[in-house]
Amino acid sequence: MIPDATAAAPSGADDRPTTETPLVGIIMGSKSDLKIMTAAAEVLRQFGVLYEITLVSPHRTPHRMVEYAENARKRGLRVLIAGGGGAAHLPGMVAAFTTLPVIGVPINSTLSIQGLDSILSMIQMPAGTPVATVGLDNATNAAILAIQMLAIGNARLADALEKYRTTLKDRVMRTIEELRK
Ligand code: RP5
Repeated sequence: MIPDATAAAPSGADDRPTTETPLVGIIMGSKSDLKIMTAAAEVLRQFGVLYEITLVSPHRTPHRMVEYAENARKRGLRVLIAGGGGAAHLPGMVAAFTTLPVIGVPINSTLSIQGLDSILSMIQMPAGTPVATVGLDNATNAAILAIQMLAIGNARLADALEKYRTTLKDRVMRTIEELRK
């Protein structure tokens, strides 16, 4: 089920209060994007960052898109992660209606051209209205980048990112050890 835009993230195994305001808004153009975008939600959950996740279609619900973007900052959100495939206008248009940082996730929804349309829709923004675009289908990196932005003023998150990097390094080191055997 996709919660309403005002719903906070469900609490997982951790002890976060559920009444806090979400800091990250994860939005996408279609239900078909959800299988990719849930990875961002999972990473944020693991880092204990409150988020919300919902559909905001630039083509099918354009007024909702404007309202969401215009109200995002005053609702307490700090970073937006916007996913879309095909003519992926959501990140760019949302960026036009908010001064919050917008991270774009190009989604490979049009298999015939393998997501190139989505990538190009996001990266060629005019000067002054950037979309921080991650790799194709890489909602994980979108979440990590959002956490890095939040960690600028948050020692707990900065520490958690250091630990995360250590786990990445340890994984490589384990493989190196296995290859030596
Ligand atoms: C975009 O069109 C969405 O982000 C989605 O990736 C793509 C296809 O949408 P559906 O036709 O599957 O709803 O707006």
